[in-house]
Amino acid sequence: AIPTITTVFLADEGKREVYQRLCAKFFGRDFTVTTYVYQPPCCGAELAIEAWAVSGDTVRVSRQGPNLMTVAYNGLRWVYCGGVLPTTTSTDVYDQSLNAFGEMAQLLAKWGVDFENVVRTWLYLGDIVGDVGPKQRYKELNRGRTDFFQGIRFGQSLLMPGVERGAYPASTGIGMGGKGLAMSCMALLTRRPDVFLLPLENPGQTPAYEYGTSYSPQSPKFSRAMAVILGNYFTVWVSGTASIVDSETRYIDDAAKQTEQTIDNIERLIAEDNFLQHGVPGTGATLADLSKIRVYVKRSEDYLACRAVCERRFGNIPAVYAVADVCRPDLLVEIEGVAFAKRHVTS
Ligand code: 3EB
Repeated sequence: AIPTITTVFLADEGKREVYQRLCAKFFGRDFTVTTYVYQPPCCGAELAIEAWAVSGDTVRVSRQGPNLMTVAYNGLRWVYCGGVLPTTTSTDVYDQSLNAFGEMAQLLAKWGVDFENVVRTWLYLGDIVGDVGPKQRYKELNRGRTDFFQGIRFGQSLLMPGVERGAYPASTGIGMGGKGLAMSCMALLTRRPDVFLLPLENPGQTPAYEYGTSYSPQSPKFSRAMAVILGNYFTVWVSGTASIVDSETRYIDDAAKQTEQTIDNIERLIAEDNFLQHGVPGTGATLADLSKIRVYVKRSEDYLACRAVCERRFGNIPAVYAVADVCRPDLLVEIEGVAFAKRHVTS
């Protein structure tokens, strides 16, 4: 298998260079696109590595510099852009956010990829719940994203016919140590006629892009999940998901119950019933179809309780547990993942 993408979760931001050298040595000259995130692994380790790899005779992997990587097979081209930091000297989160999105767009554009092809984003913000009122850092991130996304028509020709609103990428918005901002994203290009994008919302949750202004004056522009229908198969990028019903946090101060609610939300989001409600029959995933997850835990003392629930519900799938602030002060857990499954109708 060829290693492609790594995300390194670090307990100590000061040691980034040390791990950078270690990773370069381990992965060799075909070094993966790496995003360093300052989120201590829950188990107490100095670092955790989430590593993706791909194999297959027809797969072509190419790397275009330290931040961009392309994986092509079966008429699909996945383009991953990672470890992107703002280049502006401004410490303003709005400026940094616009700038980092712009950096990703420029990197993609250099290789002929338009930002409208992005299906998944990851946004890591230091001190995400810091500051108060309309200038809260997460709200400023949302303002930057809203302005940057203005006029971008996500999905374009790949969108499932009938999708009319909110074709935003799936996303994770999460805290990390320090005061910085880091981003990554995944785009998909194909001319295959049997490939469609289906942005999914959760019937039990208000779409994030329709949250009331009390949460953020400019709403978070992301979809709960982005499904990619690939002929008789499909993959679902599940956004960071939390214990939110409608638009309210459920189970304040109870990490185990928040974890259950979060997993209930994911289960319902990817279920066949929900695909059907979105107009696509014969397509649905279960928790067992998730091939890897990340569990962000706000308070390290909740780790074991949270992990027990995850292991009972997800079974033994690859998982990274890291300590990170979730964007609302009362949210204790956020979980993201990616599922892959076979459809049971042919169309
Ligand atoms: C929520 O449901 C929880 O701002 O991109 C989850 C996933 C959350 C992504 C984002 C925020 C984001 O609102 C927070």
